[in-house]
Amino acid sequence: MIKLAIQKSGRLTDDSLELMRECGLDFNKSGTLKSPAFNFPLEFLFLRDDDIPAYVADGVADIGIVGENVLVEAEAHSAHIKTHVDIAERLGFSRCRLSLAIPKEQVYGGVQSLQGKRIATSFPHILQTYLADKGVVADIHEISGSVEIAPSIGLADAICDIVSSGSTLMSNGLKEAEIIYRSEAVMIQGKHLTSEQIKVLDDLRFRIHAVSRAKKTKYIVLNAPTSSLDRILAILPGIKSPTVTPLADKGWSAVHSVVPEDTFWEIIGRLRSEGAQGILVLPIEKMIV
Ligand code: PRT
Ligand code: ZN
Repeated sequence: MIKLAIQKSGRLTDDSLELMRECGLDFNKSGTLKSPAFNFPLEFLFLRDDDIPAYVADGVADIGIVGENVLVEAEAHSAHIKTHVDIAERLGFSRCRLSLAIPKEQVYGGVQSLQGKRIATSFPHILQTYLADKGVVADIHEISGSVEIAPSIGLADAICDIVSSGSTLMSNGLKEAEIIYRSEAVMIQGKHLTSEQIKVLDDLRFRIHAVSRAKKTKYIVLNAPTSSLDRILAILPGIKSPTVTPLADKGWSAVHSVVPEDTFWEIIGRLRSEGAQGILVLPIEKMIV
């Protein structure tokens, strides 16, 4: 049995639960603190995201899903967390950046221009480490929410906050000056896991890999003139080798293959220019190699 801590209610919650469902786990998310998976030796703990690294370090939870920014802040704050927690998997969702921002009418003169300035943030330890590395001493004000309003109410000269689209900064008259950290959701694990729990985690990670590989690929089926089959096969990367089936019409073959999402349109363009027709594109649910 392994205890997985996830955010009770926030930006990570839906994606974390969806990932676990895609990994085949069956469970109910009730309003309670705990909830078992019915078909996997795992129990969910629903917590505030900021508490998850410490709970994993202390063994209250065995694994957890948090923003990397929250993990790094907790590690910079506590040596105990730094030595008792590892990243098990990078999960690819909740991507964001932690950035310094200043009033938009100001000219940014580099990080050195923040010397002696007041900076409001919810991530004082990451900011402190960053500034110390640049030889900048600033007056860091830790505030837990609505950091973006600090300059307009005269509380700070600059802020350090999470940015995703940038619209919160813009609507508060601020501009992004410096990215100090890029973050995504990560699965963390404690150092205390028994060999039995490591086996459960390995099974879960195997499933996460199958899900994330599938999301990065598409299954395609196409008809190709047999005369250009060699050139078409050379375009297709496939898992091993594409499947080729002759069609009733002798001059044509059907080709099945898997293509990466990131080069998908480029590959489709090249296939079409070699005479591929009737191209079907299908999502892949799981991909086990
Ligand atoms: O209640 P609890 O403590 O559990 O939640 P929380 O309020 O501390 O965290 P939550 O749910 O807001 O965010 C959880 C995690 O999501 C963060 O730690 C990040 O890793 C990640 N994440 C991804 C974000 C964003 N994108 C994001 N855009 N967290 C916060 N924001 C906020 C940001 O603080 C700012 O106010 O959204 C605003 C900026 O968004 P844009 O799109 O306007 O730039
Ligand atoms: Zn939080």
